Amino acid sequence: MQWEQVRLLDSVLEEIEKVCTVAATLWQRRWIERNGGNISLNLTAKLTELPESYDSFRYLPGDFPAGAAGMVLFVTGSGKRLRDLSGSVEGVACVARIDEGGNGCHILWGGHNEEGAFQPSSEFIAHVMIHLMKKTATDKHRAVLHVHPQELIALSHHPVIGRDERKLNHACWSMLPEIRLFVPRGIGLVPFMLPGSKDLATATARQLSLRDVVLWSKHGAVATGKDIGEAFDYIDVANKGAEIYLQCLSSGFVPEGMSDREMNGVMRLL
Ligand code: 2HA
Ligand code: ZN
Repeated sequence: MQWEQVRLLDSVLEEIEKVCTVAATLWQRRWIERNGGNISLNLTAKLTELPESYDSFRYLPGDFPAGAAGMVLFVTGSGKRLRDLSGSVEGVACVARIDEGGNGCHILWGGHNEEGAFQPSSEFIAHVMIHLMKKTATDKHRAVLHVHPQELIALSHHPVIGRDERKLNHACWSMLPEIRLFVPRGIGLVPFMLPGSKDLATATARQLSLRDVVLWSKHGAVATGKDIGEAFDYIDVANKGAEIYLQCLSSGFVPEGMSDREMNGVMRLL
């Protein structure tokens, strides 16, 4: 069966191109080993010319929150290598529209798969719930990024810092002024939960309404941004704090860190 595909506006293709460029950096960082990580963009406001009928588009059943009906998302595919995005974006990702009842989605673009049926990311439910929360947030973020940054993950294994959100933020923020400045709402800590689960999705969306980055304990990080570059920046800067903290520990000393007074002074630069 040859399923129909929509044509994407140049402005949408440009957003997708940014995703491909960032994916190359994620691969160099070793944050997306094998099929690790996933990315989505909320295109609902950008896809203005939608087909009258979806009958000739591939349909995938799913269980989506009622509020997500009609949402149009670019999302990477389950089991796909994000490092392949720039070479074959239509094979690695798709544009999906959630149907009126929230019982599934139509694949409007991409999702080509020679070996079998393409499925959106195993973390699709988390992406949908984050986009739902961001729809009403003041920042209007439309990009969601999940990756496996080794230093933040390593810190989540720390027997004290990995269990205490306040200590985790203090450790990262106090390493360098820019971390306090550019991750101002800090890192939210979510205890280990089954990847792809609804519980993980709910906890993540709740935390991302308060924080710039969410650290999934012993798994990875999630951030949002107005575009994919901004989402990457939040995780990159937060991870730098974790990297310096761990570098100090591996040099044999516990880092002193900036004092609270010094950090408060830094915040006045904003
Ligand atoms: O494979 O990273 O969390 C994608 C993931 C699952
Ligand atoms: Zn993951």
